[in-house]
Amino acid sequence: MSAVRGADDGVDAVVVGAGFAGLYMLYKLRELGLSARGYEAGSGVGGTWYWNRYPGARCDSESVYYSYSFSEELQQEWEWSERYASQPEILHYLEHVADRFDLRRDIRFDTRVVAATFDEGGSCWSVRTDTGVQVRARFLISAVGCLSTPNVPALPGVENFRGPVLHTGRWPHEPVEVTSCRVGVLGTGSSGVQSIPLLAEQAEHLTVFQRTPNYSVPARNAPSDPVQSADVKANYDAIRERCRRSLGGFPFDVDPRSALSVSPEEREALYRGLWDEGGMRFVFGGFADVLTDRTANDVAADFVRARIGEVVREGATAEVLTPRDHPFGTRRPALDTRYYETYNRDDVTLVDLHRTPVEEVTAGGLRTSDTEYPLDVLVLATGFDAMTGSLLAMNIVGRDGVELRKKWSDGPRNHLGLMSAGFPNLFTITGPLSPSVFSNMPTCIEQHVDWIGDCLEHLRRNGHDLIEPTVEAEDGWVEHAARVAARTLLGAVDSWWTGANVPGKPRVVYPYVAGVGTYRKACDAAAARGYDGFVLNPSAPVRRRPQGAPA
Ligand code: N01
Repeated sequence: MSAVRGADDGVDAVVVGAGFAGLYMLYKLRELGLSARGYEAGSGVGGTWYWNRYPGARCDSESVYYSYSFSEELQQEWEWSERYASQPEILHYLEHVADRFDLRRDIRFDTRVVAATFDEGGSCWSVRTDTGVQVRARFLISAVGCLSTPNVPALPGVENFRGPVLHTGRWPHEPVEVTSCRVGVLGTGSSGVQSIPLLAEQAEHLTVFQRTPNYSVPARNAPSDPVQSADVKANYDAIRERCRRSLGGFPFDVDPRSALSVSPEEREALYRGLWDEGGMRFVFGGFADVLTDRTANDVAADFVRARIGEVVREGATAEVLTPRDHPFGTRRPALDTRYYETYNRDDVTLVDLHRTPVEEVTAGGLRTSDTEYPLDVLVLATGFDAMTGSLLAMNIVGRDGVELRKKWSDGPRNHLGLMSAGFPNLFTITGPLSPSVFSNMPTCIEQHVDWIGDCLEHLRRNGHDLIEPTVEAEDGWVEHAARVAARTLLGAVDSWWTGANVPGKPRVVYPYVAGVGTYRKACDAAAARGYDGFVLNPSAPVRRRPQGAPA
């Protein structure tokens, strides 16, 4: 691999983002002896865990699994204080990783990549930042995260609101004092479900504006048990390996049976056990056909609905909170601590936006079709332009001046969720059509970084400068991912997984949903066959073969 020709300030690789993915990618590049520059829009490392500082922000994966495995010393020395780490603790962990491996010296903070253009003559990427820096790099590696561009709905009149309007994904760094405030929360996805119980405790009055009720499962958070932690550490190799081969990136899997093949008593007992364990064990540990068969799904959905009815004392409120319009698990279920219990408080009001939609934000509150609710603070827990928002915002232009945004105007097109034809040497860590958000993220991040690292090493060993998928391989992967998704109940449901939460966004199932283990096999097989589906050092642009032409 030769150095970038004619670069003023050239590096081998630019890595965009300094969260879980970016940090490990920088570590890997250094291990390979490649020069790298990281660009990060935030003032510090952490990515998601840097930005999402809202009350109650906490990981939905158990910390012992939601962590790096690449360093044995790191995983042995780090102690998590709770079953699910809070945002400050995960941020502290990532800061520790950055310091322990001396990664900050390669990162430029407060710097956003605003343009990246492939230079065919120089066979490299020309990357521009909002600080006016222009850098050339052989490889461009996106580690921008899947949930980093806030989705801010166009609420009529919001500019007239007298108090602060806070998006959960851009929460202020200084504490937000709400003790004598009337707080409104718009949105009941994971961010809403996590913040609502805490805001209810702090605020004078909390009004929750709910459009779609979500299924929420008790997290059952608790202080870490030192005996269990020691046991995990003693068995980390086997546990991590199980995560890598699993469906969801956790060391447990679905029950292989159909929910409909066992008696109602047995079904109830299985779900009761998983419910008591809490968290992702309920989400990923149920029957195999929960996401593929509506009747089987009803078993899980009815189980959760019954729990809501048991907790929420007021029947009408319980009914508004009960999801009936989508199957369980077809929108990302939330994990909670005393979420449904919060609605038993006298100082919490639930507004059903399906019945009474938002009409406008006023100077002093939010008006629905039947009432104006007085508010001092408005919290938008309205989610993200997921999976492609931050990637496309970089204005990436590949061969022949083709914009990635245009190429993907009907949905993402790539091979293995990793690379897109016409965009040589651009890698997308946890990009669309890879398992990413449909799994425990660090498991998939490490798999992608390792795959990219092996690929770069392969290029170097074999004297190649460029790699790019063939159009045929890409078409095959896009079709395959869609076929897998079509076997599930996911595609028919409006969610951020299907892009339905952002007006005008193409409607596809964005994550690859065949499972982490299956996906890993496909990536490994391509690499083992000499990067099957990719062209190394394409001397000319990789173009679509005319129909019927020989392969
Ligand atoms: O966002 P969401 P999120 N008027 O898109 C509502 C991850 N995460 O930030 O469904 C009224 O899920 C919208 O209503 P509807 C996790 O993967 C992880 O909560 O469109 N309401 C919905 O209720 C999660 O899934 C963790 O009808 C409007 C809500 O806003 C993902 O991030 C913690 C509206 C958005 O829910 C996103 O979760 C938090 C409008 N105009 C998040 N627009 C952890 O692991 C939107 N809504 C810790």
